[in-house]
Amino acid sequence: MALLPIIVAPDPRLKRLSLPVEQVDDEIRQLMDDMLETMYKAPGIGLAAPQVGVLKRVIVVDVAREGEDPQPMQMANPEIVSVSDGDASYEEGCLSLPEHFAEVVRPATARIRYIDRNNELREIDADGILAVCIQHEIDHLDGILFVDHITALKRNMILRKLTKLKKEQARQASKEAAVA
Ligand code: GNR
Ligand code: NI
Repeated sequence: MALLPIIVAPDPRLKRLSLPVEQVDDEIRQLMDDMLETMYKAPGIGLAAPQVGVLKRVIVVDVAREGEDPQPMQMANPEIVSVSDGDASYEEGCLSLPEHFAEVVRPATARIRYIDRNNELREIDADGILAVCIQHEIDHLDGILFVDHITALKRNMILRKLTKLKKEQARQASKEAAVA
């Protein structure tokens, strides 16, 4: 098991299209396990491989609440088979957009097809926070962040703040390097 560094926006690797997995083998299972460990540590309720720099269609999710038994899910090549007519709005966050939140509207329920860690094809019906999270993670595999679903004004405000934060961190890091 290993903790993987999470990429923070703006970063070109978060905008790329991830490639399908041919089959879930030991290497993909290792990636899935490392991603779950990284997600729990963050902590987060989902994580997509491109967020840790791997451009493969792999996501992990656990929407169990504190005190509930964990419900880890590991999916390769997740796809939306169908969605409900009704939409729902949820205040989303993202480990790649730390400390920023915005209401995002998506289909309220979705049928999801994916390959599990035993390389078996599965389908589930997701609603509530699970539907939100899986759609958010599949977006990552297509280079889409939740800020791409909100107004340009709000999106640019968040991205500008993150750019500024990165510049400050780079300045701080070079200052510390000069002292060492
Ligand atoms: O931890 C996360 N919380 C969250 C809250 C509302 C909607 C989506 C999410 S996913 C996010 C983790 C993450 O960035 N996954 O890509
Ligand atoms: Ni995210």
